[in-house]
Amino acid sequence: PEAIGTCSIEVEKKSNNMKKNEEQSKQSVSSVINSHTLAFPSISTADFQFDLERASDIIVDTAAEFVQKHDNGRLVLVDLSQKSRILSLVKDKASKKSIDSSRFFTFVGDITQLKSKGGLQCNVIANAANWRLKAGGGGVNAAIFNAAGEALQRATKECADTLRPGSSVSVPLPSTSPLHQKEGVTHVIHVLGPNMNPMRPDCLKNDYTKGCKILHDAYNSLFENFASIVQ
Ligand code: AR6
Repeated sequence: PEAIGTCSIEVEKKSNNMKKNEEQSKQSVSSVINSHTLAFPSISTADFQFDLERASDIIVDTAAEFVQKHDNGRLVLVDLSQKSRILSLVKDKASKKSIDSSRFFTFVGDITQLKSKGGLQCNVIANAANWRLKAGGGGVNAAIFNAAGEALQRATKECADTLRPGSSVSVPLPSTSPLHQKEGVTHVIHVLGPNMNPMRPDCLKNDYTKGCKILHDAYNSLFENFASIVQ
């Protein structure tokens, strides 16, 4: 386990739905206080154009392994819309595999406002980053860097300059960051997934043999970095 305050890098290796969210978060507040929770977006499936069926299999498999291997820590897959296809695919597949739903579940909300808007306290959040670990761009990367302010950019630079596809870096978020103060986020784990978008660097040109391996490595690296924060 890494000491808290240091970076750790793992390389290569509102409707019915709102109601459900509310129930889930009430349950989480009452029964699992102080439990470490990782909120993560679906890596590579929007701007990086990775296939959703394959991605959902990989998310469910790697989350199941995490739950089996580690006694502590909850994993929450987050997306913005209740119509999110990746959320429904993952929900269905996770329930078919009978994964403990108190350890792994899905949640609709903005990953930068989970506590304030959704009532779900997550001390760790993951970012679908770019290889330069640069703020901006679009998607969840822009949202997280915007919400966390300059403190995250500085802290990230202290940990790593770049990221390889399939790897992640865990960055302690300074208490000066608004995301730390408002949402209780103490760590951001940047993850670089495989890219299938020809307009972005390192496009895999539809090679899903490589792509699936890289996405698998990316989630394993993310969950192991989370596990080292939990312990
Ligand atoms: N809260 C929760 N989920 C979100 C949020 C949010 N605020 N914003 C987006 N999502 P993407 P990628 C979901 O495109 O495919 C960036 O520009 C979104 O619906 O952010 O890995 C980086 O700089 C989707 O399910 O990540 C990279 O260059 C998921 O987050 C590139 O995009 C991931 O979508 C990475 O592309």
